[in-house]
Amino acid sequence: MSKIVLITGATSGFGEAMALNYAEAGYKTIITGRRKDRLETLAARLKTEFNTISLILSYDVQNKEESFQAIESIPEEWRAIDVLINNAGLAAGRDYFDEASLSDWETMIDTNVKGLIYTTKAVLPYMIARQKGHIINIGSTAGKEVYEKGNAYCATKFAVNALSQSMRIDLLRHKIKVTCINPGAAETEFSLVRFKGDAEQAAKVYEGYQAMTADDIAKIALYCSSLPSHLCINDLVVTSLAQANSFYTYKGA
Ligand code: NDP
Ligand code: 8X3
Repeated sequence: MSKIVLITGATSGFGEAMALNYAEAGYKTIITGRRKDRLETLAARLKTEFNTISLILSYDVQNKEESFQAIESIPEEWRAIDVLINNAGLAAGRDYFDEASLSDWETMIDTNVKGLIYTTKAVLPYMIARQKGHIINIGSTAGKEVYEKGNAYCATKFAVNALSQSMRIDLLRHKIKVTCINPGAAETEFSLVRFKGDAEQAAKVYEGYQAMTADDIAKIALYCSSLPSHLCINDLVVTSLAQANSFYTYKGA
């Protein structure tokens, strides 16, 4: 029987690449995000390229009611979720603490922290019933070291790290694995979203070195979920060869 993966934020970047990689590995995919048209295009692609079926759940992870309704609407035959990937997230703005927009901060907290909590709490009963499951949270190097103008984004990713540690402890008794993957810079729509559509500013983030790709992160997630049942990668930090951590990226002499 095919395994089932639920991926939040599958409309672009890491999430879309994860859907492609997990489908190729034979998983059935539950793909989520707000942009339903993109989910439909992705589902069609997964069917054509890998002959796998997908379930589309279009909802906003910031909305508590919507999140629970969406997860509770999952048909019986899709509820045996083997892997939940809490990937949906964003940075909004990159400004000094005193100048940054409170509404940007609220969006990041509501999406990256509260959104992750809602979806996890909604999915957990399905995993607990089976005493089995794997939760993969997408943190960041920004959740390991705080950088200038990173303020609230870094705080949300520190929270993802803390929640991952806490879930790992509290879910031990249900035999649920918890992995936190913390990537450095990877070229996706992330910077375009962060800089509110300013393509030039976004492109500068990846200039002068080879950043990671979404496919790199998807393959790492798939590897983490491919380990024998008695093994769990708890915490993983991954960067491109050019990047040491949040502060040091080598762009040539
Ligand atoms: P993208 O912008 O390419 O993808 C973000 C995804 O999150 C989209 O599918 C988007 O879907 C979804 N999303 C955002 N807000 C919501 C929401 N309110 N409700 C539902 N879905 C939402 O960025 P990445 O793929 O790069 O980012 C994925 C994760 O990886 C994020 O958590 C990010 O913080 C993290 N990360 C990214 C790094 C990078 O350098 N790219 C490095 C480290 C971590 P839609 O807009 O359709 O709702
Ligand atoms: C995204 C990586 O360096 O832009 O989490 O904060 S960074």
